[in-house]
Amino acid sequence: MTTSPLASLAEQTSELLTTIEGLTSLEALREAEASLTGKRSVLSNLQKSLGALEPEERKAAGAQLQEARRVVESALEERRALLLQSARLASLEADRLDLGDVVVNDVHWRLSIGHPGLVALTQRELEDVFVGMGFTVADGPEVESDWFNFEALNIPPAHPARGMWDTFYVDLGEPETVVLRTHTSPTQIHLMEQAVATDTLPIHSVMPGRCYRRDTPDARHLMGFHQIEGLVVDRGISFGDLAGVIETFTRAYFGPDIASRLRPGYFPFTEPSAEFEVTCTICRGEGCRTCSFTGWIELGGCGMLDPAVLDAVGIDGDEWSGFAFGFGIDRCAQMRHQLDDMRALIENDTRFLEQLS
Ligand code: FA5
Repeated sequence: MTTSPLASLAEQTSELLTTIEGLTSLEALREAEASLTGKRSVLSNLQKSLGALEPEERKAAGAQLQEARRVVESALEERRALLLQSARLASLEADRLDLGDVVVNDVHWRLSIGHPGLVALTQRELEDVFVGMGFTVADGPEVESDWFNFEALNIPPAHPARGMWDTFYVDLGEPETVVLRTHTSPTQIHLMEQAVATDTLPIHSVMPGRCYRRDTPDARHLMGFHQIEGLVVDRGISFGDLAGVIETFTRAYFGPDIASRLRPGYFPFTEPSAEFEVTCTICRGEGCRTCSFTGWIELGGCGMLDPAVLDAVGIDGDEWSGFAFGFGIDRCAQMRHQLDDMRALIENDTRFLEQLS
C-alpha cells in the first residue's frame, strides 16, 4: 500500500501557521512569503506530487490541499494587516508633536493644562447645595439700568442707601442711567417680573454672577467679585424659613464645625433685614487680621421681601410673601480654603493656581 503524499498535511499546515505567528515585522513577512505559499513552498511541492495519484484520489486530495492553502493564506493576510497596523501606529507615535513643550532660544518650557479657577469651582459647589435644597438656578445681566439695580429695590435717586454701594456708572445719560450691577439683587426683580408676566409664581431660585464696586481691594474685598442671590416667593413664608435655609446651607457647605449667626441689619429692599456671618476659618474664631479680630466673617445679607418691592413688580403682597439673601462667592471660597487674603483669587500666581489642578 502506498502512503498518501498528504499523510502529514495537518502537521505541515500547523507548522506553517506557527511560522506565520512568529513573524514580527513586515520585512520578515515579505521574506518568508515565497517559502510559505510561493512556487517552491511545501504546499506547491505537495500539489505537484498529486499527479501520481489515481484520478478519484487526486480529486479528494486536491480539495484537501486547497483548503490547507486557504487557511495558510488567510493567516498570512491577517498577520500582514496586524503588522501594517502596528507599523502605522509606531509611525504616528514617532511623529507626535508635544504641544506642551515650547522651545524659546533653546530653552524648553512645559505648558500645563488649564482648569477651572477656585471661584468657578466654588460657584458650582454652591449651586449644587441649593439645587439639593430644591432651588433652581437663574442668570441675570451684569450691566443694569438704574431702575433694576436701585429703584425697583426701593432705593430711589438720592436715597442715602445708595452710598452702601460705590457704583461704576456706564452711562449717566437720558433716558436711563446705566451701571455695572453692584449686587445680584436686580436679578430678583427680573425673575419676579418674568414670573408675573408668565403667571409662574411661586419662585425658589438662586442667581449667581459677577458684581462690580469701586471698593478698595483688601483682604476681604475685590472690585470685581461674585455673589449668589437667593429668592423665595410663595404663600405663608416666614423669617423662620429664611433662617432655616441659611443654617442648612452653611452646614452643608462649611460642615458642622463652623458656626453661623444672623445679626440685625439694614437693606432697603428687605424688612426685617439681617446680615449673616460664619466663624472665621483662618483663626477658628480666635480673632485675626482677616476677620479684623472679631472671630466672624460676614458672608452676606438677607431679609423678608419689602412690600414696596413686591409692589414695584406687581405681586400681591396680601397673597404672596418671601425672602431674599445674597452673599459673596469669593468670600465663601476664601473661608472654605482658608485664604488669609482674597486677592490671591485674582493674582494668577501659578504656585497658587497649580494647587487646584
Ligand atoms: C448686598 O449686596 C445685598 N444685595 C445682599 C442682600 C440680598 C440683602 C438680598 C438682602 C436681600 P452687601 O453689600 O452686604 O449686600 O454684600 C453681600 C456680600 O457680598 C458681602 O457680605 C460679601 O460677602 C460680598 N461682597 C460685597 N462686597 C464685596 C467686595 N468688594 N469684594 C468681595 N465680596 C464682596
